[in-house]
Amino acid sequence: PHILKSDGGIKMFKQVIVKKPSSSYVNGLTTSDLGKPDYEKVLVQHDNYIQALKKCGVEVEYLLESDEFPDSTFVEDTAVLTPEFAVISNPGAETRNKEIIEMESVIKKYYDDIRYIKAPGTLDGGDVLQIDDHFYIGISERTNEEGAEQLKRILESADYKATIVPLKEFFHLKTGIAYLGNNQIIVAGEFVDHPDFDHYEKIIVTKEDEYSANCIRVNDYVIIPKGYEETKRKLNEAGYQIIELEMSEFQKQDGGLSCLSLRF
Ligand code: CIR
Repeated sequence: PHILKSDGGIKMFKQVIVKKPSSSYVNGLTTSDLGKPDYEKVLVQHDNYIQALKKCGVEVEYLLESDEFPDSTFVEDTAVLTPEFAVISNPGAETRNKEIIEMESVIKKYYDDIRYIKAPGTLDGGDVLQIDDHFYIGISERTNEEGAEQLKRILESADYKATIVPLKEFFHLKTGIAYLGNNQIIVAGEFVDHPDFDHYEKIIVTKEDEYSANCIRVNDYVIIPKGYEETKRKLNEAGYQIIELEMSEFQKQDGGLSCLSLRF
């Protein structure tokens, strides 16, 4: 009932919020051993990301960098946006938590109805996946049970469905799953055989290509990271129009395509 769908069987996005990476980005949080990001390349890859979103037909709100928040380009973690209301998250990483202060003031321009995840609940937006009227909420290193329960209650009070999914291996829920539209998902690792996602049609990503499960469907396109030929082939065969983006400098900081924008 909530969702305006395009012919592609997916919610249409009109607006995105992105945030320029600061030079402090290279000192942000990461568990990867891929080396330090090259800041010049970070900026180029971020610009290309914005161009790709524009090609998908969305308006882009571009926030300037914040030196004091190295990970703040990963705006997705600060909020969960529905057509009716916004939920400001309570990011689970100490160094990131106050990223929500700026984001709240930005989101107020677009939403009158704003809800909040409150301590002791923590929640990162990267742990929240919307599939039509159903939200999946991961419990991770960043999102705790209390945070997940708070979001579930908020969503259910607005007649959405919500399912909590404790993660075994992935960093965030959306690290390993994305919604493509028309009841179809793309999955990797622990989500391939996960009972909660059994009733969707699946595109399965190989272990080597795991990083490419974090892709984004934006209006008529699916944006995927460059260099994952097998995933690209499968999406092509399924009939999607693809945009490929080099993501190396974001992968180094455990970030992916979904993390870099709030889409609504
Ligand atoms: C962090 O550790 O918080 C950042 N370096 C990466 C956040 C990626 N966000 C996401 O997966 N939603």
